[in-house]
Amino acid sequence: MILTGNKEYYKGVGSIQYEGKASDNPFAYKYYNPDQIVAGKTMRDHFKFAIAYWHSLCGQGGDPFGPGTQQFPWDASSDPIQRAKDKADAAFELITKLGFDYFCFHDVDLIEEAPTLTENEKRLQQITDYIAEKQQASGVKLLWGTANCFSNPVYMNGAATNPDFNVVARAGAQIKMALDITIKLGGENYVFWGGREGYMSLLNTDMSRELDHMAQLLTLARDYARAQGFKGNFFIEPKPMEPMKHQYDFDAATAIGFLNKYGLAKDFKLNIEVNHATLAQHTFEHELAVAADAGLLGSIDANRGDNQNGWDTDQFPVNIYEVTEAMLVFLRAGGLQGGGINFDAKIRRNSTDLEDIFHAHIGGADVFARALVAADRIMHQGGLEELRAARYASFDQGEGKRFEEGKLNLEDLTKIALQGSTPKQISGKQERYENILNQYI
Ligand code: XLS
Ligand code: NI
Ligand code: NI
Repeated sequence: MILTGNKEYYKGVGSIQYEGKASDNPFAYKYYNPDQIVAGKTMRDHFKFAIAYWHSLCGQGGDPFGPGTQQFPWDASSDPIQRAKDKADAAFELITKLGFDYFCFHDVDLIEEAPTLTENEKRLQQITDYIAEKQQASGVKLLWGTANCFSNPVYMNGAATNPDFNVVARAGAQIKMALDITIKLGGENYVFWGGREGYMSLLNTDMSRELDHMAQLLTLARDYARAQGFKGNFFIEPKPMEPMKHQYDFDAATAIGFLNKYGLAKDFKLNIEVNHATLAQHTFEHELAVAADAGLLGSIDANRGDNQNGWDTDQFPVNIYEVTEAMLVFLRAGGLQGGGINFDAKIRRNSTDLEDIFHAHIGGADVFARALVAADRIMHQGGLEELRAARYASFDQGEGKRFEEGKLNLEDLTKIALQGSTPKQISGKQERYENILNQYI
């Protein structure tokens, strides 16, 4: 069901339906068929697609070299409350026309931040009352909420890691309010992305103390939310840099080490973003695998970077090969723990038609759908799993098995090596694996 407000914003675009790959309709899904079962689950349930409020409803295309290029009709009113309501109308029209079930937000995306925290809390109450009604009417759910503790200049030296306790306290207040509204809107998860939690120079930074403070604030946030009855997951979203020179949640492995060190791994999982992975000199597939192997693959922020530069360009995903590799990890892990696929992506600065946001999401949903089907076939018909398992067959019985079980010591290994013959050369056969991927894509 399409949900519009008093005014329809995306005129001329109706409900986006699955029409199959033979369709030439630019406003139809070619691969994303929400009710199609793949690996025992509908596509809708595998993905839990979400729109990102900040990029799709707020970001107007500004960059360090020029202002925004997109004029949003929902930004017209001079009253901040009315503006926020109009934006919510547009958001729900977009979500329901796409046939998505979820959205994600930062507190400041929903409504412009007020000059004081007290005033801000009132504003958040008002707009979330309004959004709750729209959720009720449409069935649209909140995948996750978060606090933007990086845009406001007060956070220029960090939020939880700020050397000034007064700023840490302010961040705590903002996070509490963001938790309150996330819980109020039935949020299934809550995200921490530490954009300013890091440093520009180690000369003025006590890294160890800052990390302790970050863990302390996360602990307080967890304890508060649990006391309010929040049952969902907390997600850490790793990113190596930008805006800071170095960010403490550098990559999945770093974030996992941090969660383990501070005893947070039971409540926290990871939200893996494609372009953050590539910024950290990893592949998307690598970051997913690191999270999944630790049992901490929580959610995905879907987008892509650009091969010619290292920025966080946040483009919509289109790379079928990259997403198929990712879907292999996704299926092996049994999907995501509590999260979904949030399109944390933005259209280009010169994509200035209101309808362009539909093309972007249709393309993103289709590439995930196509990749999921391909990955499922690669695993079940392509023989990739068997080939991979066979590489490790020497650990399935005999001494190899005893090694895995921790039953051999270094002297035992030495004895086995001295008694046995020189190991045979065994090919890794990478090209054969690559061909299987290509065959099923
Ligand atoms: C920025 C992050 C941000 C988080 C939420 O690079 O991706 O958008 O997802 O704060
Ligand atoms: Ni990002
Ligand atoms: Ni993100």
